[in-house]
Amino acid sequence: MQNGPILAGVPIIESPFFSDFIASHYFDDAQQSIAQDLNLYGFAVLPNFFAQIGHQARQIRQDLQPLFAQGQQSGEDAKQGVFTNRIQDAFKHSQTVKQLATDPRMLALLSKLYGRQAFAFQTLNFECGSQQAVHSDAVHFHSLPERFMCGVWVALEDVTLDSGPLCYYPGSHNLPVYDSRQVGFTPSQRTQQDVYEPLWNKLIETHRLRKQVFTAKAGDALIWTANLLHGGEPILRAGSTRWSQVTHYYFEGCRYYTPMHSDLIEGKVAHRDPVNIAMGVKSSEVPSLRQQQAGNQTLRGFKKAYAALLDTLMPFSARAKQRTRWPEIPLPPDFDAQTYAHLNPDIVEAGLDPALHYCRHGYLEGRPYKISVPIDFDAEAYKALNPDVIQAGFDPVRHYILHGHQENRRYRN
Ligand SMILES: O=C(O)CCC(=O)C(=O)O
Repeated sequence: MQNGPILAGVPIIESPFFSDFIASHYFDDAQQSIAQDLNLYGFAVLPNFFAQIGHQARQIRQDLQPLFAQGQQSGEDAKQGVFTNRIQDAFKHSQTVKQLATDPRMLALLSKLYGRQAFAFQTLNFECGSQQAVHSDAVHFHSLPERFMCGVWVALEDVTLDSGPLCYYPGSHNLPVYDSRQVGFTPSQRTQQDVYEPLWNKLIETHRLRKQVFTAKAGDALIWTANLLHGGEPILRAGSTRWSQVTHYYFEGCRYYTPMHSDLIEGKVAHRDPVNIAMGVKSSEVPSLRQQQAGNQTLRGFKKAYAALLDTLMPFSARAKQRTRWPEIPLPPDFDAQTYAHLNPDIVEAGLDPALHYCRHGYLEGRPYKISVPIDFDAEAYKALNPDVIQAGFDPVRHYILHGHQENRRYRN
């Protein structure tokens, strides 16, 4: 007898039964559009989620500018001697970084979307574009059960195309999470992300994934799921800044590890004991977290924050409806999903909904959704010349558009 959810060990937004959550009104309106974006595309833009960012951004700059000036590294970057133009775990130096990372509305939203209590465990602050190679976070920090990890990117200032914006590949979250043995090497503590990069580039090419960039406005946030391929675009304007903060979140009741350094076949797991930034303790030291069994999908402990979210989401919900940088157009009356899918096979391969894709992205990318029949197309002649079409019950115009023109069928006498 089944008590509770059948797939409690899968994040709600990545569940094969996601549509049941929509149908049962598990999400309110604002959450639903975010949840659907995460489910379909692996990311969701939250315009102006941090409406008060001006003050926080000024404070973060003030707190971190001296560290950037010293080229100071911290966290794992420092341990590994990796030079990056970011400051890891700046929440230790800046109360405002910590505040942003542990925003109760964000924690409540993520908890709702994933079905487990979220906690922030790492921050990354950028002064300018990261120019990072495209990657999936799932090789760096992952969970068992898998995919209970996400990143939230927040613009601390307006971002332009030439200042090295964040980029990502919608739909790439649906790819499997490949482990190092599958990629063909034996992992060790020294393994770096570059061993996976040829695989990711080839997956992008093979699945014809299309890159998008995020020209955010200050206060915008973007959530990405554990396996979404993302990175930083080149900086095209020397000296441009791109102040931003990434917070990585885990969810309670999982085991946490670094796949890149783990060899699961040999039972070598590079365990992580992530710090719960809000509480300032490692997750193993939080009794309520230790007690939680993997698979427990009850959202204990976040009810208060969730109530706060509902209050504050009201204005956000209204804003979300009038997205500015990702406007959604109405479906054109002559849109035909089958033709669109036929002309844009990468959308089908990525498992995306053609109509939703066209209204949000396709029209911006200038993707075709219809093929016109030639001006001298003669439907009667087409039927007479191609009797199999009629026998199969096709409309002549539709058949010509979908198949006939590719098959070089005759359409006039
Ligand atoms: O902000 C960026 O340019 C990329 C950040 C990123 O890739 C990450 O934090 O994993």
